[in-house]
Amino acid sequence: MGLLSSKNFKSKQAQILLLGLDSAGKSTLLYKLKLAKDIVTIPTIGFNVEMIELEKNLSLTIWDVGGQEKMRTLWGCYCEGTDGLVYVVDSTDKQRLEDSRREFEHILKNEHIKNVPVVLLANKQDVPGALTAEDITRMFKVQKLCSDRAWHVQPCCAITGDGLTEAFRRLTGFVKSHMKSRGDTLAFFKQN
Ligand code: G3D
Ligand code: MG
Repeated sequence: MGLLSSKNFKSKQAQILLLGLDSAGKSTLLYKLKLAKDIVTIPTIGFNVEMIELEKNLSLTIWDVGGQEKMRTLWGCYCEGTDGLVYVVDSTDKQRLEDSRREFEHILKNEHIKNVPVVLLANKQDVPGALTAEDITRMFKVQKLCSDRAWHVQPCCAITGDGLTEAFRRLTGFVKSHMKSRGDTLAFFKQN
C-alpha cells in the first residue's frame, strides 16, 4: 500500500497532469505516492500513467509526461480534459530555473487548462542550498500567473515523501471544487 491508498473504488475520476523539466523528480514522486518505496527511475520516454485513490469518492489518474526538450513541445497535447496540474521544480537546479519558469508560464496559457487548479512542487528540499517554496513562488511569479485559479506551492522531497501527502490533499480539495463549479456551470447551461 502506498502513502495514499491506490484501491479503485467506484468514484469520480480526475485527470491530473504532472509536468516539469526532465529530472525534476516527477516519476520518483509518482511512484513514491503509489508504492511508498524508493525506486530507480529511468528517464521517462513518452509518459507514465498511474491511478491513485486519495479519498473514497475521487480517484486521480496521473499523467507523468516526459520533460526532455523534445517532449515539452507535446505537453499541450495532454492538456485536454485535465482537472488539475502538478508542476514539479528541481529546487536545486538554479541553472535551469528560468527554463522551468518559462515552460510553466507557457503551459498555463493552454486554453484547455484555463482556470484549472495548480500545485507547484518545490522538490529536492533534502539537498542543502535548495531554493525554498517562497523563493520559487516569487521567482515563478505564481501569484500573478495563477491569479485566475486556485494554487498552492509545496516544499517536498520525492525521495522521502515529505510534503507529498499534503500537496496531493491540497490538490484534491482544489480539484473537487473545480469539478463542482464546472459541473454547476454545465448544469446551468443545460437548464437554460
Ligand atoms: P523526472 O521524472 O522528473 O525526469 P526522476 O525525474 O523522477 O527520474 O528523478 C531524476 C533524479 O532526481 C533521480 O536521480 C532521482 O532520484 C532524483 N530525485 C528525485 N526527487 C528527489 C528529491 O526529492 N531529492 C533528491 N536528492 N533527489 C531526487 P538519478 O540520480 O537517478 O538521476
Ligand atoms: Mg520521469
